Amino acid sequence: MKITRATVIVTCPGRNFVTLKIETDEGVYGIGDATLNGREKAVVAYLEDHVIPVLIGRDAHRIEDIWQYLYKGAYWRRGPVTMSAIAAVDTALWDIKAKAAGLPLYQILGGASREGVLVYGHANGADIGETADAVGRYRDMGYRAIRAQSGVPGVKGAYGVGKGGLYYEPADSALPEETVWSTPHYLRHAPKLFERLRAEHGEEIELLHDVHHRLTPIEAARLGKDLEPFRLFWMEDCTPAENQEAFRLVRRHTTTPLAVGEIFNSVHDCRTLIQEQLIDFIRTTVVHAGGITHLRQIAGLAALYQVRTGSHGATDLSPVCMGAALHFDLWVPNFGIQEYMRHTEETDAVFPHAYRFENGYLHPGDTPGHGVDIDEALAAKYPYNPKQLPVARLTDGTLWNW
Ligand code: CS2
Ligand code: MG
Repeated sequence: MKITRATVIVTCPGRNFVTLKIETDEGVYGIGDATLNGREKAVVAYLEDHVIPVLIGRDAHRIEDIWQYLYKGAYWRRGPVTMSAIAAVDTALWDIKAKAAGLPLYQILGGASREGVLVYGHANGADIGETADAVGRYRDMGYRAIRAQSGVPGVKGAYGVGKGGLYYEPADSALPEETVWSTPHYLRHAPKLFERLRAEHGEEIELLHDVHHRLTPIEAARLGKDLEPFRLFWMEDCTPAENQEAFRLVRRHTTTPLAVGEIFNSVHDCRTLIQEQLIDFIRTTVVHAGGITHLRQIAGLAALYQVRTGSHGATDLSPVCMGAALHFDLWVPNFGIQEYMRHTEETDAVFPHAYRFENGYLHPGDTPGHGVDIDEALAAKYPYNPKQLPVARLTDGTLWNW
């Protein structure tokens, strides 16, 4: 089955998405997500100028060989732009292979290991009371696991607090918005949030929290300790992880489970974290970590050390990524949880999909392939709209980690 054509589709049904469509001489086509939030055009150029020309004429069934060709053949390895481009090709090829076999992708990967994929939703509010109410609304919708974030007194634009409604969208201005961060205020506030949530919502519901890289290792250790009584499912990105050894210090001090990896793009980014069992959940996902092919390698390493998966699933990961991730999640033996931030109706209309939510679980559906398509005519009605993620500064103006 020969690849005859590949095209990049950029659309903005409420937010920007980049999608790669690969067509074959047998009429079967596949699609893959290539969205890199705030840096979309870099991946578009990488695909159009450097990847598509070398794909034409190749056998679409040779997924591994094409992956190795794009990874080793570029000479310049790894990095979010390269790995997102490779991921888009890889996802589209797995879609094609499963469609050609007439099977849902999870069957090709090894079949279902569970009945459904446990997901967590995002509850947030301007203060603790609003967040507690939002957790209640998520429970009413059937969620069994909920991430909770709240505004912090004395902090302008704390991470994770939406500007209203169900959809939290951090990339919302053409030039980066400047937010202010205060660690002392946050460290006093966060334990109070979870104390209230446990008091109001009980022990059964799983609670998660994203620190979004704001703390130093010793501060992260302190927060982890302070949160222990409230039994979190995980504390995410408590400190930046380029220096994987930094997690040794956090780990020595707290039993709060740790999750890391949404910005990683290769197994090498998390090798120490996994092999030294410094984390409990690895959050790499299909689009930013080289597709199904590479994610499988990361999960395989993690399985040896009882580290479970907890893939990133914010709205900047398109329904195409979500669909592929859910097939992966249904199969992967060391599955933990899947993040699920709902897309808007406009986005769902552009990307018709087979996955469905029921009682706190998502199921990828049984449509052949990964079960997500793109309505190209509708996509064309939403032109690209440049948006970037915010930056954070300390109260004295020092640039910090957003
Ligand atoms: C986040 C994201 O979902 C998460 O855990 O950290 O909201 C993240 O900020 C965005 O995906 C950035 O593009
Ligand atoms: Mg996160």
